[in-house]
Amino acid sequence: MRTQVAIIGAGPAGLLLGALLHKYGVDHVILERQTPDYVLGRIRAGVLEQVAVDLLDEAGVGARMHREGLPHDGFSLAFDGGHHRIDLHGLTGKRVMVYGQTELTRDLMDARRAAGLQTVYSAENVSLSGFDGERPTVHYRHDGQDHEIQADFIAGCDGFHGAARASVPPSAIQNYEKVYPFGWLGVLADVPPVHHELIYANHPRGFALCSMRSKTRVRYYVQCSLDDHVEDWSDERFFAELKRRLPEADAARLVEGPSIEKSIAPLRSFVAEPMRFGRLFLAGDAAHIVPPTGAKGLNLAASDVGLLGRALAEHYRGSDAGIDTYSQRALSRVWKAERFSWWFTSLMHRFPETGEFGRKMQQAELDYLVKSEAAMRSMAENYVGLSLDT
Ligand code: RFL
Ligand code: PHB
Repeated sequence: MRTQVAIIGAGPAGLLLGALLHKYGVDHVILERQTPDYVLGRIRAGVLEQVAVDLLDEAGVGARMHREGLPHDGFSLAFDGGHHRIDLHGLTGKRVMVYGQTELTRDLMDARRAAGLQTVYSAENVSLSGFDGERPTVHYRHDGQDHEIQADFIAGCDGFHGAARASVPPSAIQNYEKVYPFGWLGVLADVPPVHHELIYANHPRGFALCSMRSKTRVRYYVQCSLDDHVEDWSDERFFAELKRRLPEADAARLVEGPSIEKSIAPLRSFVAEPMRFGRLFLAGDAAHIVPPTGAKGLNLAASDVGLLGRALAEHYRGSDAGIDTYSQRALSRVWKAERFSWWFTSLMHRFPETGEFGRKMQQAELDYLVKSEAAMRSMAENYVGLSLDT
């Protein structure tokens, strides 16, 4: 098979890149290791920046998000028994959109099917060759047969554990990594949210987050130990722990319900540089990971493919300026989101190794933050997302 761009991975990065390339008239194929149901079963992100919303609109897949998504003008920081609102809209003129990654993925899949675009699911043994020369090729096995795709370019959108970054010679890539000494235990439940905006809580027992997917579905998290097992966390234990970490008024209002999903995610900061190797480009979690505290992972995946999609379209119109600067422009934005996510994580979690001094530093910084308009504006500016070219 021959195509212009072979995309590996049908997560949000691969699917959105496919939708943008289709708009720009660039031929492509997506290869995905899992089945569509498996991809839709992963419960992940919930908050979209304006840049991501704009890209979904540009790709022509934003209609349901605008109908069913919840625009949020602010969020709360809870600590010392109190609530402090960060007025995103008042401080920046921008807002964020609460819309689940599952729904966004479903919209992209449906649009793809309706446009008759090719996605090969359950593709096994995906491997890459020739991307350092003129003949990039993707090899894979499907339905018991070996196949090959010859392409002008390969887009590695296959997540942190994918094949694309792993095929780059170690001498050509530099990795930066920080692993955090805790995880997030997340629960999805069909009950009304405790508050109409998100609550990020710093508590001596650890971080907690009250998020939502809709007016009738919540996504709640508590910081947990990396040694914890989901089976040891009954719904009762989870809600009891969550309520202990929230201000009393919130805890009293919180409605409990049976979990429909429960999982533990480790927290990591990771960046691989560069994001281009000849005719292979990395995008999204394949190139970088952030801890979820700033809600940046999915948004970075979207901004990467926004830059990459335009760069590839420009190439076919005769200019390589976009593909030649892709890595540098994407990384400039990635590092700023890495910094924000690391900072917000450091501010809100219990770090076993920093002791009482670390806790005093967090208290002083939180107190300063909510009394300083400059500090709140800086936080708000980063939370709603920096512009595509920063
Ligand atoms: P994905 O979603 O991992 O998709 C990669 C796809 O590639 C496939 N794949 C392969 N296909 C073919 N061959 C191979 N060898 C392959 N290896 C892998 C995989 O099956 C998969 O379908 O990466 P992508 O597209 O870059 O998207 C990234 C986002 O999914 C991720 O950054 C976010 O979910 C992170 N994240 C959040 N991001 C936000 O912007 N806002 C949030 O509120 C937010 N909350 C979260 C999060 C991530 C979390 N977890 C579980 C890590 C909350 C959590 C708990
Ligand atoms: C979520 O809804 O899953 C979510 C929201 C905000 C975050 C992280 C995760 O910072």
